[in-house]
Amino acid sequence: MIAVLCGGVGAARLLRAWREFTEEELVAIVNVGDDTVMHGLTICPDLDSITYHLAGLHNEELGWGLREESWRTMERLGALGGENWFRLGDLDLATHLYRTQRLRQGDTKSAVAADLAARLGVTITLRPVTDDVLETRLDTEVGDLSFQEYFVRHRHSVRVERVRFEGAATSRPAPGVLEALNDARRVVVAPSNPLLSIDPLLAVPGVREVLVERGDALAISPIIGGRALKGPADRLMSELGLDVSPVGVASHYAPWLGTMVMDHEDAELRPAVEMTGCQAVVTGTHLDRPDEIRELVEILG
Ligand code: FO1
Repeated sequence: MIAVLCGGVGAARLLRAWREFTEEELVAIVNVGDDTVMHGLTICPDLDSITYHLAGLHNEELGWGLREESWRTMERLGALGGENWFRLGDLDLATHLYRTQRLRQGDTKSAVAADLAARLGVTITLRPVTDDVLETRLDTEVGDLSFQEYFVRHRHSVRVERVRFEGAATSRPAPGVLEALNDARRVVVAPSNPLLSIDPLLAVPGVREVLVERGDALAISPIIGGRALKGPADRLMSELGLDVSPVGVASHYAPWLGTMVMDHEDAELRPAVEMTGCQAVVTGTHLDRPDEIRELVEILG
């Protein structure tokens, strides 16, 4: 079994490609720091992005949500003067209604995520890192923001001074999370945002400890040629004093990282990456290029 620490889209692309090349059990341990409550509905963007991707239902243009989406409910909400900056598509709403109702009945996020995945034919095990409340919040130049206020409302364009994971210290890993990390033949860190997607996973007591003890986790750099594959990782790393390169990612992960997988474009940084204390492997890491995915999956396997 292979355990994969996951954010949203980058992880989803990796898992989807991987599924095509292996029958081995894959367990995705997914960030919940982006989760939010809107209009009384519990939204889990990373879990849903991965589920939709693996089910082949994702919206490629938007990078989130469902394909063939419509927005009539949000238009109507806007016409009523309601809050609609965080857009919930007509089809996507069904997921949030389903989840919210189940949570109200006393079910856990884990149980709901597993049932949604099964219902959509997903064959990878998806586990939220915790069933407890863990909320990513950012101290920014415009004040304290929730993750979605930062990401969507301010289009991740305000300066960030600090990232916090509220509730993390008292959260418990969801059932099966530590077991998967302990028992996995390999632990892989998806090319997700280190500060916003992977750090919240590590903030759940027990997760970092297992990784430190193993010392063999393999991470794929989300930074290629000084730029993030997607989203604000590059800008945020620079604002928070990290080198915007696989070296910065490796030094951030240094206490527990075994191997950093980095792109050909950054090949000359290999010695600097190894100076942080891990091994480095140079290969193609563009997840939208089938030949590169094949090679990457072989390395991961
Ligand atoms: N991203 C946006 O840029 N704008 C939105 O209005 C928006 C709504 C939304 C609704 C449900 C959902 O699951 C995700 C949604 N996202 C939206 C994406 C989300 O903010 C980000 O993809 C992640 O949280 C970052 O990984």
